[in-house]
Amino acid sequence: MKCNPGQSWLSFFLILILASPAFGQTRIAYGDNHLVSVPCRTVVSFVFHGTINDRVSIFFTECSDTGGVCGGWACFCFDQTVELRNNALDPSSNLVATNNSGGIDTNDGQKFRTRTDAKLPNTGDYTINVFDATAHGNGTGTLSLQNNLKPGQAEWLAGDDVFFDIINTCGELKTYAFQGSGNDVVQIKMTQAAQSAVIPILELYDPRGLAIALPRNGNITADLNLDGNYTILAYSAVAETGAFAIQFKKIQKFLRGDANDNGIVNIADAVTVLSYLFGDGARPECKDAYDANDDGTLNLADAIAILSHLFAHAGSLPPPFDACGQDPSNDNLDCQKYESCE
Ligand SMILES: [Ca+2]
Ligand SMILES: [Ca+2]
Ligand SMILES: [Ca+2]
Ligand SMILES: [Ca+2]
Repeated sequence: MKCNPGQSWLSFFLILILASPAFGQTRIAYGDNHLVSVPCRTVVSFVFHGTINDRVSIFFTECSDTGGVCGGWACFCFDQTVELRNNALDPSSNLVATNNSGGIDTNDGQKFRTRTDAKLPNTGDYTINVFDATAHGNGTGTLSLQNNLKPGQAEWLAGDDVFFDIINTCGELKTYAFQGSGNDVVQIKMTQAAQSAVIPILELYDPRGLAIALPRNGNITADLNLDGNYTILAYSAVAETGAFAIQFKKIQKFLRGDANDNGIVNIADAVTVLSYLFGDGARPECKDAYDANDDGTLNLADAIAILSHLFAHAGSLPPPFDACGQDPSNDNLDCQKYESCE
């Protein structure tokens, strides 16, 4: 829990003086989660190897606050601080980042999570220090390290995957990745399983390691702009554990009314719709393109909508019409395949 005794600078120097070397430095890697105990007036250190330009996210999720036992001060004041230091530089000038995204997810009033984000300035070893800034409290938490540019220990998702997973320990971060193209619209859903306490949160990073969706919940729909590998971080709001599912879906873009999938809307599309409805036309691979009036059903009115647009100056069809896009209105028609927008 965050508390503010107004003596953080004094405490900071106290910690530097009192830091115990007994805990040594644990070597970790991208994708690791470590449940750690942070005793009174002790700096717990981790070391990892990073590559220049890695986009690092370090989460520290509080799992227990033992209280103000260190200073005899009656408070719950495990005021967790995480520092990222560059081992290539002198300790006086090697601080890369510290708790720079603040405390988040304070939903139970006691526990919270900090995160520290950084783009690494060089290739080499880095140290992560975890300590209590007040020098009064102690507690436990999970340190999670990930590189959003090239994630470690990620599960790869493709197509219409549903992936079942478990957050086993408080604060555990799960990572997924997928290969995307600049034409894709992707939908990612993280849902709590029955009996599970997990409160889903997803994050999505593009092939440069930059965040493109941080919704603070388990739902992301993103229109991608780059080809390459994308990273998904999944976790629970604070300390909850349990099972969850990740659903991953690429949504096919299309043009409204272009039933024969040649990239333009003309009389041949009205013929295609009519032959599906009344003739022996093929089953539509992109029903949303056939649904020219976007009412969620395929019938004669769709052929009439195309003809009215072409010959009766009825104006544009509903979007996506001027450019490839996804269906903006939810319905039971899907679009499995539409080659003109790939
Ligand atoms: Ca067409
Ligand atoms: Ca329709
Ligand atoms: Ca629709
Ligand atoms: Ca649809």
